[in-house]
Amino acid sequence: MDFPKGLVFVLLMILVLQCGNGRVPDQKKAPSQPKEQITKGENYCDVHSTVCEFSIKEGGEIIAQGTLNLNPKPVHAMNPIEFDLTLTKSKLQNPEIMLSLTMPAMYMGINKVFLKKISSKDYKGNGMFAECVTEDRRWNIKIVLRENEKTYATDIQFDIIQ
Ligand SMILES: [Cu+2]
Repeated sequence: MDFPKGLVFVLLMILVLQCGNGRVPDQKKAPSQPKEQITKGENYCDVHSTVCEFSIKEGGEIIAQGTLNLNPKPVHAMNPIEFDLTLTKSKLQNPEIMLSLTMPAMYMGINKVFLKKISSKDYKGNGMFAECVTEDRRWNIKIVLRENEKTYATDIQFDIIQ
């Protein structure tokens, strides 16, 4: 009777894997990835290379949808940033729009950018991200629309370059 080929294969694989384990023990416990690479979250947007899309819903209904673009790219701390927001869809007539810039992990002071309406759909504003003294690079941009004393908001998160 032939020696089962499947068994030979399995034995070979065990050998290969064991050799591999012996040779590359360091890669097994690879250096831990930076925190931002592990948890990007659903609101994460790569502001350095893309225009971010956002959607504000209330009770399943879309209140407003649009894009937010930060320039210049890539986005650095302590650099004047222009924020361009476009509403591609909106149930609001003439909302005031404000951006609140915070770091989720710590208090970085109050940093708000009030956007100016420059056309029926386009808003523009200028601001700056402060330099962080810790290793943390995660920022949150809260997009706040306000109309008739009601506010509607959503968040965009990204990791700044410092
Ligand atoms: Cu900070």
